[in-house]
Amino acid sequence: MSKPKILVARAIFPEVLAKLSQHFEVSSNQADELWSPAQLIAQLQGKVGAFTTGGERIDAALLVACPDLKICANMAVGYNNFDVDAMTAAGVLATNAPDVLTETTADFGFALLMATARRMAESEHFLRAGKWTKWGFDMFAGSDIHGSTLGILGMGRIGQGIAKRGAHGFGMNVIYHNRSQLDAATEAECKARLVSKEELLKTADHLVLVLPYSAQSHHAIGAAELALMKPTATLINIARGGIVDDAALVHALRNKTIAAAGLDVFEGEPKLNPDLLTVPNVVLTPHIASATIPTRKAMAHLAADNLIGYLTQNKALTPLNPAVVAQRPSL
Ligand code: 8YV
Repeated sequence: MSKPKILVARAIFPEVLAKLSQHFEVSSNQADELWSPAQLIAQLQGKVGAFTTGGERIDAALLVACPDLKICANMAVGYNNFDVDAMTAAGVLATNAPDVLTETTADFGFALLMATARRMAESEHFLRAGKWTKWGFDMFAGSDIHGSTLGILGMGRIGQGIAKRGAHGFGMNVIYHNRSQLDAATEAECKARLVSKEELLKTADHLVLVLPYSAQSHHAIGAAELALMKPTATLINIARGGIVDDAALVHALRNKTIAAAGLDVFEGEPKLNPDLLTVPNVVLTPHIASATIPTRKAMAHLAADNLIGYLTQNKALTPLNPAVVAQRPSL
């Protein structure tokens, strides 16, 4: 019997391709070309599964054009590249890759916070440019992490990881704003207190964004929100581009409405607002918060296991629209 056909839409670890090949006839994009939506549709013809990495848009138009598709497995916890409602309507299972990246991503959020507050990138550029000729009493003076107030917008698993690092490691006073309040035990573990969004903006010394992107969170931080923040505050975005209005942020950084920002994600990435490159008080990284080899392997294996589980046994590990699994006739 011939194996079901799947597509791996970006380059991935050879060991993951080998694992998938035990179950499927695999077409893979090991050349790592960036496909247009039309090219993705062409590549998906006759494929029952797709291994996606967060950049491939799966929407109603694609689903109509790819009638054989049964599952798209994202190698990312975020899934704003999926129109989950359209996938459910088309009977296509959506899966993401939660949990395996939580601690690695929280580590990075904290690293970016520290680099930003203590002006590490700016001072390193100064040094590399040969400008360091003498010590100065206020040279690259930043803001303290320890004992300060850490604000977290979006208190899911990664937000909780950052809260724990801040509260237990650095004695920070942790406040958060979220759609729903955490249970008392989790709040106690994170030493975190729920506040309104306005209080969060006004009182945080460091504000970390860890909320999912959606139409509702688009530009959750714009000019009005930045104006509420302390002029000494730092803003960290490890969530998704589009949650921050990058043009408004450039303006706020130039005018010292806030002190500094650390960004791992950008509107329209991998392109970014060119003005960001001209602002000294921002630390910029290319969407690498989950980038350690063990974690990226764990994410890739989880996506692969979702494909294998669903297409061979009708079982998915981390379904986003489990109703699709229930409706599918058993194999
Ligand atoms: C991914 C991420 O590296 O998991 C997510 O949501 O943002 C990152 O960990 C990125 O989406 C590409 O897979």
